[in-house]
Amino acid sequence: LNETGKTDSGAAVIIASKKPFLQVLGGGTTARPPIWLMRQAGRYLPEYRATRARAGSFLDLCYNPELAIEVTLQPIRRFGFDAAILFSDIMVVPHALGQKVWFEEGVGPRLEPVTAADELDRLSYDGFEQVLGPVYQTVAGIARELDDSTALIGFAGAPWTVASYMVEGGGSRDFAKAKAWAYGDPEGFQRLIDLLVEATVRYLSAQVEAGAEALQLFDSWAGALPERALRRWCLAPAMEIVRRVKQQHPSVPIILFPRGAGMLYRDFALESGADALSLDTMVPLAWARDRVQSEVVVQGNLDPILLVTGGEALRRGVLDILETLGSGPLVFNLGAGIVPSADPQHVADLVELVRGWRA
Ligand code: 1CP
Repeated sequence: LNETGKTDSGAAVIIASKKPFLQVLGGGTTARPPIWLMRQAGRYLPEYRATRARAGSFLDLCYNPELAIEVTLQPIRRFGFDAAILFSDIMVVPHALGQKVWFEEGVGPRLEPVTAADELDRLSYDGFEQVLGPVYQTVAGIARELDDSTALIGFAGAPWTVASYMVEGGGSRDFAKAKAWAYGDPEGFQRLIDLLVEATVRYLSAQVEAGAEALQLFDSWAGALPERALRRWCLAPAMEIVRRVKQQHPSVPIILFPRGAGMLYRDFALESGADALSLDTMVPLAWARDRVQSEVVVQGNLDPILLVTGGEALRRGVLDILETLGSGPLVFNLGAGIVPSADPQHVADLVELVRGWRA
């Protein structure tokens, strides 16, 4: 160990970590799977709603280090998860590239759409680091606050998912505009994807430099694309991001969430270079064990609605995952983000079930 407490070999650092989440991502084993939940900070928590009300707009909250640190830590204090995830949003990258972004109450993100390659000159790196500076301050502040058993996850949206919001001007049901551009002018759409690959590499690397110990790339809308398009616009950019971030930070574990990728989860496991794949709720557990967990660490994949209902259905859902995936490398999580109607008591019950499990 050198004076900073780290060895020269990245892998050894992770396995030697006292943090169970980093131990599992580094290829080590723990008595039971570590647990955190996607979107674990959010409107289902009364303390989040109170802080959110003080912040002003949602973007103001994302760019206010003091308040963003506070909401990041709220679920850690309440439930003692094994990892904290930076409180921010995937829309800060297009915003930092100069696109107009705002959040509408009860609707979600809205953007001034970019619909063709000749509009890409509206985007630039001129204000990029300045806009994102407060996010890096938040990362550094969270890192200072966490104890030595809780890891810090940084994140970004994957290029296809972020591009879909940039082109559609917000959320979409059918992704008709984004697909029309990708299918009709693939070279032009590639320029947007390449721009987002570059921006995402810069953004994620800066989070690691500020103190993030692992990274997650959210491709929430991968499942909207058929095979050929999914390989080009989701798998290839993810490979490129993983390769380039690891070039700068070889020991940082990277989790990919290609939600809805179906059988192509196997291809992500074999080709992406990611350390772990976050499974969506639809991936069959035994298939995931044999075809995905055989290659990489898996994370997932409880249906978030079970945290609304709780009770026996929740217990059964948790045991199904633990009994099928719990003997291999597993980070317990949801198969999609937590919903605002989740009951915090059911989240506490979930943590107790996972912590009390014996393989
Ligand atoms: O009113 C509010 O307070 C806003 C609700 C909210 C929250 C709490 C939004 C708006 N974003 C967030 C935080 C957020 N978003 C985090 C924080 C860290 C944590 O997990 O605790 C993260 C990781 C995200 C990532 C994110 N934002 C994704 C990918 C993950 C996923 O759930 O699929 C996506 C698609 C977004 C876009 C977005 N931002 C907000 C909403 C409501 C949405 C989804 C809109 C849609 O469904 O199209």
